[in-house]
Amino acid sequence: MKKEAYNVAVVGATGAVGEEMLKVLAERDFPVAALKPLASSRSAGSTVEFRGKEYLVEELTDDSFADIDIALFSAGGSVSTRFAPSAASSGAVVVDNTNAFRMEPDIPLVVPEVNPHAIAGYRNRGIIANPNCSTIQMVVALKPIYDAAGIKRVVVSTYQAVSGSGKKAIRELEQQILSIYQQHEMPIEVYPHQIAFNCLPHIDVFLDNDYTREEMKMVNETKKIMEDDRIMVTATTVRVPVFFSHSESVNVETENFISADEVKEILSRAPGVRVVDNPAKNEYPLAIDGAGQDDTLVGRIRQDESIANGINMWVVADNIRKGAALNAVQIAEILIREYL
Ligand code: 25A
Ligand code: L14
Repeated sequence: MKKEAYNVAVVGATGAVGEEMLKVLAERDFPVAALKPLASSRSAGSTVEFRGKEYLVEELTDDSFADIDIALFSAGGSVSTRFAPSAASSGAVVVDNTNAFRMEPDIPLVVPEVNPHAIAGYRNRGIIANPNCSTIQMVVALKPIYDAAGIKRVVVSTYQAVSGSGKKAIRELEQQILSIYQQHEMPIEVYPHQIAFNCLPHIDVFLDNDYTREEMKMVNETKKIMEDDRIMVTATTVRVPVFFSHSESVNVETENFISADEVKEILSRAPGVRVVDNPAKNEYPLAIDGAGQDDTLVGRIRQDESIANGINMWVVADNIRKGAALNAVQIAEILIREYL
């Protein structure tokens, strides 16, 4: 029998993504019976707010998940690796925001606008992976183009907000800006270099091929979510001194010709997308407009005049909402509507 409401645990509830999850669950009226906010011992005993009520944060343990129907994880990869399996074996369905399980073949990697049917694969291990933030917003914009004209190759450069690295990084950008104006010593702890007034072509760790892991997530996750290993992707991921919203320059080579006007037309009807593209009025997607809202904004849509079948566009979304919390809650909504 279908439940009217579900017991939901949020792991990492005191973090940047966890706090947004609580907000999104409330805003979208997700049917929460009991809420269990979990974090590390550092936050146990503090409180978080949900629907106007205070909830006590508990320390995450293997026993945290008895009676939990849905567990939303966002406390980093090592926490998910350690605790998501025990949540699943307690009977919860895990929606995991980290890199821990994304590329495992029997774990679905889902963006609801692109491959909602893959959610059925939660039955394999009780875990659904939420993709990387930069990948999510890119595939939301690519899928309608793929369906209309096919995609051969994508060249993407990202301009990523510091909030992707959590609350410590948000604080670090604030503190660095203040230290410049107040002329005191600058804290440089989260990133290897100053991020204030700078751009760092380095997100996550470097791999043997000299790409970063963030770049290779965009390559590999795109193929898995779009269910087409033939799509070639190459990425350069860059941290910029922006608090919220990632921006991306996306160059797409399609199989068949599609005009920029057709792309504008299909994207204006696509789920989760808002076309913001009026150069005559200086209108194009801005990070500050992406922040705090749900749509993936797409603009600067134009023909790549250097090849036969190419499109350039600029794609912006709130990395903490569509890139993490909102996408996870959308997955949970489909899960309860169609499966639980
Ligand atoms: O380990 P990774 O994979 O490199 O992940 C790095 C970080 O990415 C964020 C999240 O940052 C994570 O820690 N993150 C995760 N998924 C993300 C996604 N999809 C994502 N960012 C974007 N997109 P965060 O700091 O915002 O949130 C961390 C949350 O996880 C809880 N947590 C950490 N370790 C835990 C744990 N929970 C259970 N067991 C553990 N072992 C963390 O709780 C928070 O809820 P907390 O109690 O540790 O943190 C409470 C406050 O303390 C500050 N803080 C966090 N870490 C440190 C810290 N202060 C000082 N030193 C630290 N090392 C935070 O401000 C937090 O509010
Ligand atoms: O893989 O630091 O989901 O901006 C996304 C944010 C990895 C780190 C992921 C960041 C994370 C990244």
